[in-house]
Amino acid sequence: MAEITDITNEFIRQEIEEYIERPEERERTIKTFSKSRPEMQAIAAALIDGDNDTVSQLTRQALDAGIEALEVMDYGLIAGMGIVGIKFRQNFIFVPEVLACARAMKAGMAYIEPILSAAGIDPIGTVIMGTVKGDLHDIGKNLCIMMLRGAGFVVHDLGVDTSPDKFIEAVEETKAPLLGMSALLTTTMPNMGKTIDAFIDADLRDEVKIMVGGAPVTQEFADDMGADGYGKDALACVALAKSLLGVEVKS
Ligand code: B12
Repeated sequence: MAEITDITNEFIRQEIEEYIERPEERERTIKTFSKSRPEMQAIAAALIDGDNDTVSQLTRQALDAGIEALEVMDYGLIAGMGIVGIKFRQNFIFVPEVLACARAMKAGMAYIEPILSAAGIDPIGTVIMGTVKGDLHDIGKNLCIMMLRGAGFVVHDLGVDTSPDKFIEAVEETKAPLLGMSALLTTTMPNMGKTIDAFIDADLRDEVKIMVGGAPVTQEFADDMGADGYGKDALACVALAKSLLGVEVKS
């Protein structure tokens, strides 16, 4: 089992000691950071600190040094945001601090995006993506979009707080065969189901496959509301998009 002493970055060790109380979250966090490079830990630490200049600089340096964009995303940016999420939930930090961390995450993503989106392959399908009505969380959705574009999809991003009408309009306008919805709040998750119902009411449900995701969403919830698929992260989102559109998945 990984030990906290396996983590080289002192700031990360202190954050775990001080703020992560639940044993399973502690174990998971220690496991992630114990196998990550010092450069990734430094990015995560700067993100937790809400220091967007440092995140920006370290992300660029890591990519220049040849570290894979996916590694920087998973072990630097997303791993750091994991600790932020736990501190926020436990009321150790509040919205202004989380906003600073989100800004830092975006500063890093600005370097990752062109790499993940620049696969230069022929478009394999069009996808509409948006965060549902009432929900302003867009980091996860944006990561999915980056990965989808990197895999060759054309993505229309409807942004956040997207009403069922806006989703319907976009599908009608673009004739996209696939729609992805993101929700991060238990209070906004039902708006995914409402959007699906709106497609049924508009007689358009058969025209479009619908996939859903976001931290509180589960396969069971997706099945209950009649979605065609659920993905737990950005990689799963791409695999799901391919399978829903019948694109051959190369192993
Ligand atoms: C950053 C953040 C914010 C930022 C958002 C900034 C931004 N531009 O997105 C700000 C500060 C604005 C914010 C505000 C609020 N937040 Co907030 N926030 C978070 C936090 C810390 C991180 C979310 C995140 O970005 N995660 C990182 C990304 C990479 O993960 P992800 O979003 O899950 O996405 C991945 C997968 O889910 C999947 N995925 C996502 N979408 C899709 C879509 C498809 C189709 C597929 C296939 C996959 C997929 O792939 C992604 C990449 O791997 C979470 C904590 C958490 N643990 O989630 C709380 C959290 C979501 N927030 C929470 C709350 C309560 C709020 C507020 C209500 C706080 C307040 N009192 O005002 C407001 C609500 C504002 C609103 N109306 O939306 C709660 C929700 C609790 C609940 N049960 O509903 C959480 C869980 C924190 C907590 N208390 O534990 N928040």
